[in-house]
Amino acid sequence: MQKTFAIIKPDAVASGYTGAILAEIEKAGFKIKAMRLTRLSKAQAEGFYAVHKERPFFGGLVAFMTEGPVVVLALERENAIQAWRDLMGATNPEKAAEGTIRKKFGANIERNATHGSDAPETAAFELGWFFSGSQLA
Ligand code: FUP
Repeated sequence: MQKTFAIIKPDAVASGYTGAILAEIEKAGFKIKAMRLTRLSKAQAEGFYAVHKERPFFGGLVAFMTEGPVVVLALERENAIQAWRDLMGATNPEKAAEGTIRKKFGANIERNATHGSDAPETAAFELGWFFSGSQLA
């Protein structure tokens, strides 16, 4: 069993897609270990995306991620990190495969509905950024 970290981003929450995305997550066999509706502060979003801080899209990404509430999730499944990335689809919804969450619910490369950790180290960092150890047990 493996854990991964997911976000239902402000665009998807504001559009009323939270329930549909959670249904896809459960249908795909993930167990929701922890979940919270929250609004990211600028500092939280900057810290979370620190790996991208030199990129030209960083300012826009932080502004977007703080514009409204998000749902943060700890998901558990066999091969969870790759399985959640497969279910989300490509970063750019225009390039995402049919049936994927970003294809169905994303608008463009920035407003792309969901986030998922890309490796075990980032999953550990991201889960720890939002949840305490006892919440993930
Ligand atoms: P992903 O792992 O699929 O979320 O994609 P990246 O780590 O490459 O990018 C993280 C986030 O930065 C994306 F979800 C959206 C944003 N982004 C942009 O806004 N513009 C870009 O050109 C690339 C990424």
